[in-house]
Parts: sequence; C-alpha cells; structure tokens
Amino acid sequence: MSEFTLIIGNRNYSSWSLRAWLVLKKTGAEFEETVIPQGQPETREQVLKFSPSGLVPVLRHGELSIWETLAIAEYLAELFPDARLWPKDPEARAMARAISAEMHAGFTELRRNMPMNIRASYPGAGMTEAVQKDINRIESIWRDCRKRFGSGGSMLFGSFTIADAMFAPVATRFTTYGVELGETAEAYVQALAAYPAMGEWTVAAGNEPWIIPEYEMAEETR
Ligand SMILES: N[C@@H](CCC(=O)N[C@@H](CS)C(=O)NCC(=O)O)C(=O)O
Repeated sequence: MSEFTLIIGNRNYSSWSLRAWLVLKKTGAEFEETVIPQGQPETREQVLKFSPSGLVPVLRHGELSIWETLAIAEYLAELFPDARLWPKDPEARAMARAISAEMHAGFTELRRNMPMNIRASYPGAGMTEAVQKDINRIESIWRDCRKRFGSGGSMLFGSFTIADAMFAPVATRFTTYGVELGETAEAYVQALAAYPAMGEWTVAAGNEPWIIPEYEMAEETR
C-alpha cells in the first residue's frame, strides 16, 4: 500500500485536483488515487469523510489529511526537496510563490466563464471583456516568467514547478475555448500539453464516464 493517497474529483472538470496531482506526480512518490465524482447526490458526504472544507483535492499521508492545494504543494515541497517543486533561486522562488498565490485567489472571471472541461471544444464560448482582462494578466505573467527565469526549459521557471501546476488548468481552458494567444503563451500552452504527466491526466479525463451539465456549454452560449 502506498504511503500517500490523493482524493480528487473528476479529472475532466476538477482543476484543483489536477494541480495537486501534477505536484504529487513530480515528486516521483508512489501514490493511490481516490476519485469522488462531482455533482452526485452522495458527493458531499463522501468528500466530507476526508476534507473538513468539503472540497477536493485532499492529500492523505498516514494519519494526516491536508486540504487546500497550496498547502498540499508546500507540504510536498518540504518532504521532497530534491523534486525542486519550487525554483532554487530565491528571486525566482518568490515570483513563483506570488503568481501561484495570484492564481489561487484570482482570475475569477476566467474561472467562472470558462470552466475546465478538458475533453470539450467550445471555441469562442465564455469570452467577455472581464475574461479578456484576466487572460491579458495571465499572458503578462507567463511572458515575464519565461523571459526572466525560463531559459533552462519550456516551463515558467525552466523545469516544471508548482507554478506550472497552478496554471496548467488555465492552459487547458485556453485550448478548450480556442482563446487567441500571443506567441509566448501559445508556446507555453503547447509545452504544458506535451508534459508527460499532463498527457496521462488528459487521456484519463477523456475516458471518464461522468458528464456535469453545468460545465458543458449550451449551443446558444457558444
Ligand atoms: N481552495 C481550494 C479549492 C478546491 C475546490 O474548489 N475544489 C472543487 C473541485 S475543483 C470542489 O471540491 N468542489 C466541490 C464539489 O465539486 O463538490 C483548493 O485550493 O484546493
């Protein structure tokens, strides 16, 4: 039996689950996954068995249960220093933490209007002026990180860090909703899509049976 269990929601729709899963995957540790499908009558009761907040993801390590994605990420960064979950350089690390927190707390218009739906394709749906503002800010973050810290690889800080995990669901949204991006952002979206763990998650998301109607776009809203 693995030391770690990650309790997640649907792979296709649960953006926070994806973030925590990518971070845990980067540690190289063996872990088990428990999927609690969202939007079912018994979902809340099942999640509450593991998570006092009633939200997923939750990381279980022995008797310890950690909810909140950034807390999970920080815990794993402490346990697995060799996985380099944060950039080594203090300036880059400060920036990575700032943008991860900004992602955690913000971009609400994008999140509300373009819910993560990995296997779907809804080009043009969900766009508003406020969503475009969020996108502009995200593009500016990505450009800045790639230019200042990204020379060692194709991720925001070169190699994959928690910051990339935080923005991975945004990249899938840009693909689902066919968002037009500048060159740097487009290249970064492609790099994330080619990241092996992301590919693994995407295939699994495509094979899930559950459909949550509220995250599917009606014809007239596209
Ligand atoms: N702040 C939380 C957000 C977690 C969250 O909103 N999780 C969603 C799934 S992505 C959830 O559990 N929603 C309740 C539900 O689906 O029943 C975190 O960082 O982990």
